[in-house]
Amino acid sequence: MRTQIIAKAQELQLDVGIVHAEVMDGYMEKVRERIKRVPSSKAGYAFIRPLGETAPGTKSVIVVASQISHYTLPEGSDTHIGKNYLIDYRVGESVESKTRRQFGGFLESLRLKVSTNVMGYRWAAQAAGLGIIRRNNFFCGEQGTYYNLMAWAVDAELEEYIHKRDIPPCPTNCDRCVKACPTGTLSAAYTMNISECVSRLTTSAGSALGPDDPRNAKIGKWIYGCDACTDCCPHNAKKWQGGVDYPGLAEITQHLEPLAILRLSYEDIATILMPRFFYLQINDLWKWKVNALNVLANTWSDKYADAVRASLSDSDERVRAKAEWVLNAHGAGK
Ligand code: B12
Ligand code: SF4
Ligand code: SF4
Repeated sequence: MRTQIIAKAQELQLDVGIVHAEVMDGYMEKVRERIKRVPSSKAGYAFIRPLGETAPGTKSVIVVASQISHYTLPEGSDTHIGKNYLIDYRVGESVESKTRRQFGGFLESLRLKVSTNVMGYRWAAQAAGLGIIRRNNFFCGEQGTYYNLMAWAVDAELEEYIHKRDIPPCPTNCDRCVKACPTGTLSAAYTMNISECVSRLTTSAGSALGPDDPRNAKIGKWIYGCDACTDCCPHNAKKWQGGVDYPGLAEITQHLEPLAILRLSYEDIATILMPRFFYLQINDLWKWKVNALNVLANTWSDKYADAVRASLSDSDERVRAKAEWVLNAHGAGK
């Protein structure tokens, strides 16, 4: 069965590894360690449960690392939107999205009990030797950290399939990622605070970056996600090749900058942005506008004033409050 699985992955050009389920005990140990080092992250990580609870009966974990850096990034958009969200294999019809679905279907066709309810992809990928985990917590393969990972838990005891990749470790004194983190979330190597991470703050449902939030300025240009601690990494230098168009991305590029987002109706946000950037669902679409207003505040130019004034009559009071704050902060009030 192991041979069949590896052959199928190779046929689909998936870089796959296999580890025993017990390997993921080490991951849970790291989660506990994180909570101990950053107690305020406890609630944020409450959803992470041991594999024995999320996928009972798991004997092996099959992990796939797919690079994303061969895709062309829409000009300017990756300073506002995280790259793993622009190139997201969980949605859409890219080659990788399709081959992963096919691979999952293939595993099920082997009459295995298959579950995608797996946490700790980075840990599994490192254990499978596909790369290493860097101090910024990112999995790093031969293409730097620009990877999207995926894992399947299966109930068959498979012999492990471990690679040996020659990935240089972090230089001894490097702390660029820690310094680059705008909110101080990555406070030290292998330590971060889930609830203060810009990625979480900009994409989590329900919460708002309200007018007086002290983090507003620190969030800088980010609207959805954050790549500051990974873009700065010397191991990523010149690793983004681009050149291949990502399906459906060019069509929405014009809507991915803050002024354009502000001008979209909620119906348009639901049709254009929500299917791809799915963390913000129908009741949270106002957050796109609050985040976009924040970026306009942080990069202010008088030419934004009319669009921001128009937001004073937005249907959502959180957007109206943020717009008022932006205008007052820049002396452009009514
Ligand atoms: C929850 C989650 C989040 C949360 C919390 C992030 C976090 N770091 O915990 C939030 C919403 C903030 C988030 C944000 C992002 N995420 Co996220 N996230 C996840 C998820 C679901 C679980 C992460 C997790 O296990 N957290 C628990 C903590 C303890 O793990 P950790 O921080 O990764 O730390 C690891 C290392 O530090 C290591 N470790 C600890 N000590 C030591 C010591 C040594 C010596 C070593 C070697 C290792 C080591 O062990 C930990 C466990 O693996 C995974 C998908 C999955 N199912 O695994 C994606 C995942 C980690 N996210 C991913 C991405 C891309 C992002 C963003 C870049 C998205 C964006 N552009 O905004 C940001 C980056 C944030 C960051 N700096 O990690 C990718 C990472 C790809 C990669 N190359 O690493 C993943 C794997 C999703 C995927 N499908 O590919 N994410
Ligand atoms: S993703 Fe951004 S906010 Fe989160 S740890 Fe990295 S640099 Fe800090
Ligand atoms: S910036 Fe430096 S310390 Fe941080 S992950 Fe990259 S090499 Fe490691």
